[in-house]
Amino acid sequence: LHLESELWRALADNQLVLHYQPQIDLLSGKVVGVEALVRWRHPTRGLIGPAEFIPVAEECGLILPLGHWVLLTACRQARSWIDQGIDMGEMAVNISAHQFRQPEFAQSVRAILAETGLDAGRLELEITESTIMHGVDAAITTMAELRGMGVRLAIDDFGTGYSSLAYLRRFPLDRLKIDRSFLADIDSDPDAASLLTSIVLLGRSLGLQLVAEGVENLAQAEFLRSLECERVQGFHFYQPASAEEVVGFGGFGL
Ligand code: G
Ligand code: G
Ligand code: MN
Ligand code: NA
Repeated sequence: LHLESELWRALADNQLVLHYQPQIDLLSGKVVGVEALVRWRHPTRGLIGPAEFIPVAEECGLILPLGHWVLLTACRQARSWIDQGIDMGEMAVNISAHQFRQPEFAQSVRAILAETGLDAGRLELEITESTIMHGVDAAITTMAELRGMGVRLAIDDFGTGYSSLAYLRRFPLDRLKIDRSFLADIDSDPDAASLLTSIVLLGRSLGLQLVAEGVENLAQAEFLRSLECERVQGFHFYQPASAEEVVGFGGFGL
């Protein structure tokens, strides 16, 4: 495959970049976290999004070195911001299933934290429901090891995958990221609004923190505020942007 061989070169030639999308606290208006999102600066095709190349990387095994690069780069950036007196809150990093299931995954996270000098509590790993529902006991072992180090764990795209609520209680978790599909119709469809409300209550009753993704308008932000789901992420606030651009947005406490 053409894309596959190009992607191996992209990693070696520094063509991959991370963009960061701020998460906002609705009460203070401050940036309380950022999600790292990988992009490929292709020499001729311009900026390519992860939806196009992450699946390719998953298939050819490149996801392991790529995932390692993403984690290392995101932790370095988080540490660099702290060194500059810039508080962006938690650095959230997407972890693919294959990466998470490596027996040495928790150890590699520990090594990256040691190498970058980032506090474990500043790192939040985003994993999907399917990642942890496939091999529950192994997943819990890995999650417990990470959490024992102080690393935070979030379920990404929550509500779209297959996770039994009984299991949800057993997983050592810090946060649910409410998938953006649950926000789409809340201003026009009362059932959609009820469903979102139920998810927020579910998360809260399990003692989990929440972030709502894909907030695209003021009405959605106001509804989330009324539910006391304060942490939000979406185009209404910020697009994913380069590290330099994100600093330029301001909104972070110094
Ligand atoms: O940024 P964008 O909306 O195009 O991202 C599309 C998908 O790619 C999202 O589901 C996101 O979780 C995933 N993604 C973005 N960056 C990374 C990454 O560094 N690693 C993995 N595994 N997935 C990522
Ligand atoms: O699956 P994951 O949550 O990691 O995907 C994050 C992706 O969602 C990012 O790549 C980002 O580009 C996209 N995204 C972020 N905010 C919004 C938004 O408000 N609306 C839509 N449609 N996509 C968003
Ligand atoms: Mn994510
Ligand atoms: Na998501």
